[in-house]
Amino acid sequence: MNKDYKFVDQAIEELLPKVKEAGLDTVWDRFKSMQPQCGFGELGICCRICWKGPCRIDPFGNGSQRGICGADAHTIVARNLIRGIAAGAAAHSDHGRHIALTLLEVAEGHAPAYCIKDEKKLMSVAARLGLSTEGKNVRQVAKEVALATLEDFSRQNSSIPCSWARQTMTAERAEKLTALGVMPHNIDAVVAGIMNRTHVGCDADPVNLLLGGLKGALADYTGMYLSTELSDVIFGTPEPVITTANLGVLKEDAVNIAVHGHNPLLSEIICDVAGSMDEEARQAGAKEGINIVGVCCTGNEVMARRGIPLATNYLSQEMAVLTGAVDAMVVDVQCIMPSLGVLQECYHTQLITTMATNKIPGAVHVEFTEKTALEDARRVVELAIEAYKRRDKNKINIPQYKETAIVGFSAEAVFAALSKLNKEDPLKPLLDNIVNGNIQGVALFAGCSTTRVAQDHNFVTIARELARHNVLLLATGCGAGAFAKLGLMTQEATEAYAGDSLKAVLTAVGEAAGLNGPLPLVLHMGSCVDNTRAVTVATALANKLGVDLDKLPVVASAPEAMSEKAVAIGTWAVTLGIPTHLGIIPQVTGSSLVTEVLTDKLKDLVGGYFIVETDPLRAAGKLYEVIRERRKALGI
Ligand code: BF8
Ligand code: SF4
Repeated sequence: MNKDYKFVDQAIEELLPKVKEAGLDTVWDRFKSMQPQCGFGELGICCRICWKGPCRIDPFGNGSQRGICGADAHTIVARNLIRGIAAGAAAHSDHGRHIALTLLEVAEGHAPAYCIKDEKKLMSVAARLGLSTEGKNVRQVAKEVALATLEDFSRQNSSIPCSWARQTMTAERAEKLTALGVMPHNIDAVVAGIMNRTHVGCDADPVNLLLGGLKGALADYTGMYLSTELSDVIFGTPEPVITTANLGVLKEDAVNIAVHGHNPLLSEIICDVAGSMDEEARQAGAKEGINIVGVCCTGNEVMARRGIPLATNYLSQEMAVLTGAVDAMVVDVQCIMPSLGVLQECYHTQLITTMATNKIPGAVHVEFTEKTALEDARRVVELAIEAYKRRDKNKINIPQYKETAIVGFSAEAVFAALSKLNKEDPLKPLLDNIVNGNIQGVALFAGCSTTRVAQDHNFVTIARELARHNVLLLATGCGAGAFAKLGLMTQEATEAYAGDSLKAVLTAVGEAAGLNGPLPLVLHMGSCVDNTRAVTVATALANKLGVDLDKLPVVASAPEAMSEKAVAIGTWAVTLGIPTHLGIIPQVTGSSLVTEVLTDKLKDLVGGYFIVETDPLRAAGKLYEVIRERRKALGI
């Protein structure tokens, strides 16, 4: 056990010694035994792209300065980076494609478990895509929306940008990015293009490669945007809901089912069928029936839409199993630790994989399809009830920590809350308060948790510091999970940490929206793909102010970033003009050129750039400084 590791989350702190007693290892133990980690990898100067390699560049200038093929550190770093972006884009957009195909099946009547829950959103999406809805019924519109969306995966004319990219940013931004040649026309083609140009003996120009990376990041943005919006159409657009978060949401007397991963297609149906199977759980001895909890971004999805409690975020997913109280861990795609399959050997938890492309040794596989979703979900719940019967009561250790979390702040929910202050012009109160300085700026927290820093610590430290400076805080993904677990999505947190003028605005909006108090300190915008919700708000603000996104006092922070998806998200945020903080050292510093482009030169090109700062208080200071700079440039 890593004794030096500090935990902000008391639930983990409490549970870890018990894990040690049981002789099990966790992500933190494996991190410790992995030390020292490979310095070449950390700098991004190791290349395994062809089998003449692996090659590595000597960072001190004494040994090899080129790989066997002649690639130098700049080429190698740039290639590695943009391959990561392509992987992130592939992950998000495949998720999006799955949702779009499901919408098509709903429209054609082939997916009985699903329906169009938010017709209003469907119509607004259709309008945004330039589709006429007049005289068409809901299913016809849904079909046209699905087909228009799928064109963003199949268009061959590279001079026509993806609709979901073009229609969701300011016109000025779209023009700028088109002129730069980085607007995607076809998500799949852009991902394939990156794999192609980074093959041995192809693109060796680091700047050209990085431009390809920006395009890949915008393909990621496109896939994420359509994923969020079409998920809202099928499952409903989140509205504020009060729930709870952290391991204390597990119940000793219930069949606990943890839904984990990213794609809401199965977890939503599990929530639907669980209610009807409560009696079976009770008959198995679970006095409180079935208790569904979330982990990672599937958790964020069902939390934001249904108020399902969140058990934990990425890094501590093993801890959920180690409580001994999770009967089934149902996983779909992405960010699922293979170690869960190993933990099963010591705990009764049934790990259930559900996607053909995401299997884990040790798990039972229940193949999910949209056509059989109801039966699949029932099978999952049955397996959970069976596992409950095998529970070892002596192994149950549920840390009694949980916090209230007010979640579900979609862009629509934010606009709706603001409309209570000004029905005709909902954006005006927000804009006025930004202009008069009551709100200094907006910070979006995104990204993962990682063993490289004490889990959740950077998120919480930076957020409190920015709130003190009257910066409005938004969060998604595992950042949102951190804030939910640690009580920053509460009205009490607003009272405790918000600067006076921010508190006054959050109180005015919260009161008007019927919350009997302020909005929570951090607004939960959803899962990782839902980062685009923040873009919806930012673009509306930019359009209203008549400026491009790179002029807004808006910043982003991924203080504990880890995954390739996070690399892609950070890169599109920068490409849209948003200065973006990384709290870990990205694996690019082996190239001075790539580092300089990312942290400086991009500013001239697109307005956004990366700020790397591992100290959270200093990071908050730098972000606030950027906000002040932008305010000054706007003359506010
Ligand atoms: O998509 S924040 S660890 S769970 S990658 Fe993964 Fe990172 Fe969490 Fe959600 Ni996003
Ligand atoms: Fe080495 Fe070049 Fe092959 Fe990379 S592509 S492994 S640098 S020879």
